[in-house]
Amino acid sequence: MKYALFISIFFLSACESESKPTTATTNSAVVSADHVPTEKPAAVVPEAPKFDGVVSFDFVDNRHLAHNYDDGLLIDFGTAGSLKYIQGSWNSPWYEGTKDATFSYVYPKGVGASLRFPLIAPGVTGLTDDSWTAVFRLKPVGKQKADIFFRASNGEEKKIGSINEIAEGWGTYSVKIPAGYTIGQEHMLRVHFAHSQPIDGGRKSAAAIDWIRIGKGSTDKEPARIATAFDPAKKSITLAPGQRFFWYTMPGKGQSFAAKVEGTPSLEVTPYDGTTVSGKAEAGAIQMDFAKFAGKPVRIEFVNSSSAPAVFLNPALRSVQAEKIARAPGPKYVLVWLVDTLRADHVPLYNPKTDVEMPNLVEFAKTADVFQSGTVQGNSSLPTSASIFSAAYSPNHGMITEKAKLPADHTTFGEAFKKGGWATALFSSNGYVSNSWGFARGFDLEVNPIRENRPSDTEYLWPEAETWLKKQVTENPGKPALLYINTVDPHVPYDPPADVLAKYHQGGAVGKVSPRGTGQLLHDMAGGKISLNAAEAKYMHALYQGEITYNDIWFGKMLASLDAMGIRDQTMIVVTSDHGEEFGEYGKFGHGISVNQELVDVPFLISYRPWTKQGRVVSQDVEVVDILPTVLDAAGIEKSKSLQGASLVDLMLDPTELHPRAAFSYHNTFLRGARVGDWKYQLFNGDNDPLFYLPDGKDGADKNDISESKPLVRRMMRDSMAFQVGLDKVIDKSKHGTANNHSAELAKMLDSKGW
Ligand SMILES: [Ca+2]
Repeated sequence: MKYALFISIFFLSACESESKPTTATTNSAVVSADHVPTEKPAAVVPEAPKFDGVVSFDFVDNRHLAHNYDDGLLIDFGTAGSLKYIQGSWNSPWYEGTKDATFSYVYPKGVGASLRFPLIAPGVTGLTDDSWTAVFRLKPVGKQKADIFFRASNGEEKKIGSINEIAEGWGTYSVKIPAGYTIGQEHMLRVHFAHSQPIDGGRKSAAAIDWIRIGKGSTDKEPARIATAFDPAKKSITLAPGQRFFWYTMPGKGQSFAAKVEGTPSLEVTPYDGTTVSGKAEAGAIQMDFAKFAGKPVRIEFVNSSSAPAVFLNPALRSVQAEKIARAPGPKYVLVWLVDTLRADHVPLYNPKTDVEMPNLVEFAKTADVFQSGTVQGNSSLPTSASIFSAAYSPNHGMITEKAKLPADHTTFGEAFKKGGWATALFSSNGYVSNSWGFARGFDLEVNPIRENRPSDTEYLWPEAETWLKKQVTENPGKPALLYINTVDPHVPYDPPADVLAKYHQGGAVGKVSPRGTGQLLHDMAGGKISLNAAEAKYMHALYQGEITYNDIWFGKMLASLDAMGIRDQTMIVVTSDHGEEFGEYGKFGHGISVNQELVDVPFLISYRPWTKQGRVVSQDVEVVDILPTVLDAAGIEKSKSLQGASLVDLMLDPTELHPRAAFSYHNTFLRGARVGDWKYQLFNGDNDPLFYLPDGKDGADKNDISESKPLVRRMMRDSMAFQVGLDKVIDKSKHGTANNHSAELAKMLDSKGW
C-alpha cells in the first residue's frame, strides 16, 4: 500500500488553535526605483503614495479569482470564488448557492460531491507526514455518513477516511490526508454520502456544505472570508493574522505592482519556472517591477505573517501609458473578408516558416493592425459564424447542431448595421452562412451561390459583391454600407487553378486524391474507410495551400477595386477565418473535431487607414466575438445588450500594453479550449485537462501535454476557464472584462450571485 492510512475522524472544538502557517520568503525584497512615490512622506503622517500608470489588473476587482489561505486553503461554498474548484460548475454535481442570515452554502447534487484544488501550504515543499487535514463545515440532510476519497494529480484515487457520525445541524468534521501527495500539484477531493433526500424545488441532496479547508494542521476556526476581507468602496484588502490571498495570473509587458499598505504585510511572487521574489513595505507601500514576469504565469501572494491585521490599499498591476493614436472619424464602409478554413500558421504574417504565398495580404498588413492571436469560438462554420454574427459564445447562441437557428433575441451583424441606417449586403459562399440558419437577418441583400447551385469560388463571388458596392458608392453616395463576404476557397473541395497549384506541387494528381473529390475523401477518412499514404497527404496539403494563394489573388483584386472606387481610406476592412483545418497532426483531417490550434487559431487583421496607417502588431488575445462590437464602435452605432464581445477600438488607438486577456473556443458541449498568450489549455468533459506551451509545437501545437510538470500554469488556466464556463451565457466583455481579469461591475455581480 502506497500511502500510510492513518485515518482518524474527530470533532474539533470551536476554540482550538493550531499551528499558524509560516511564511516562505526567499530572495530579497525588490522595490523598483522607477516607482518611488512622487510625493515625499510628511514627517508624522505619511501620505498615500501616488502610483504612475494605468491600472491593468485590479486585485480588489479580481477578488473572486483570489484563493483564500486561512489556516489552510479555504473553499467557501456559496461564493462565486468556489467556481474555481468545481470547473465553473460545468457538469458539476453542485446546485447553486443558498444564503441564510450569516453565510452562504451549497447542496451537492445527490450523494456525491467533488472539488479540484492546488495542494499548497506556505513554506511546505513536501507532504511527508500525516499532519494534513481536510476540514468540512456541513449540515446533513437526514441521517448521514460519508466516505472521503483523495485523488492524486496522476488520477490515482484512494479512500482516505469516513465520517460515520454526522450530527444534526451545522458541524465541522476533519479527515486526515495521508503523506505522499505532491505539494503544488492539482488534486481532487471527493465526498460520497450514504443517501440523498429531497430538499426543496425538486432537488435531492445529502448535505449542505459551507466550506472545506485543506491544509497542514488545519482547524475548524471560523474563516476570514472574502466578503469581509475585500472592501470595493475603499479598494482595500484586509488580511487576518496568518492569512494570505493569492492569484494565478500572467502579467503583460512593462507592468509593475503597487499598493499602499498598513501593518506589515508582504508580497510574494512565484513564477512557474523560478523562485519566489518577495516585496516588503517601504514608506507605507509595496512596489515591485514586474518586467521580469512578462509573459510568465505567476502566483502572486498577499501575505500577513504578523499577529495583527494588515491592509493592502489600491493594490494593482499598472501599465505605462503609451501615446494614443488620435481617433479620426470612423469608416463610411465596413467590409468583412472572411476566408473559410484558413489556419493562422498557413499565413506568412503569422508563420514566417510557411511556404504559402499571400503577397496581397502581406502588403495589406503594412497599413493594418495585425492581431497576433485571433481565436475562433467554434471549430466549424456554423458555431463560429454564429459567434461572429451575434457576438455571443456558443452556450448562449446554441448554434451547435444543424437544427439550431440564430435566436431571434440576438441582434445580428446585419440587424445592427441596418438599425444604424446602413445599407447591408451578405455575399456568402458557405451554405450554412445563409438565411436558412438566420444569418441573413437585417441584410438588404443576401447572395449565396452554393444554395443557388452556382459556382462559389471567389472569382464568381467577388464580382457580384463588387457590383453591389459600386452601385452603393455611385447611386447612394451619402449612405454608409456594410459588405460581409464569406469566401470559401480553402474549404474542400481543394481545387485551385493549375498555375497556382504549380507553386506547391509539380505533376498530376497523386493516388486516391482528386481535387474535386477531396470533400468526399475527408468524409471517408473521418469514417475510417480510407487512409492516405504520405505522398497523397502531401499532395492534398498542396491543394489546400493553392486554394489559400488563389483566395489571396482575389483579395488583391478586391483591394484594387476599392482603390479604383476611391473608398479605400473610408473603409474598415476585417480579415479573418471561421476555423482552420487539421492535416493529420493528431491523426485526423478536416475540422469540427477538436479545439487544437490548427482549428481555432486564425488570422485576424483590421485595416482602417486613418487609424492603422502605421501597421501595428497587437499582442492581446482577441476573439471573433469581438468583431461586431469593434466595427459598430468604429461606425458609431450603439451596441445592443446581447453582444458579449468587446470593441477592440481602444486596442487599435491605444498601444498601452495591458494585462493579457484569455480567449476561448468550444467544441460542441463537451470540450473547451482556453488561450492566454503562449499557453493553451483544453478541458474535456470529465477530468482530462491537458496544458500546452505553444512555442513547443512542432508537428502539432496541442500535442505535448505539460499539465503535470507545470501545475502553476494549469491552475491559472483552470481559474480562467472556471469563470468562462460559469459566465459564458451572461458575460459582456465590454463591461465585465474577461474571465481572467474581472471588472468592478463583474465583481459586484458575482458578490450578489454566490454559487
Ligand atoms: Ca460558504
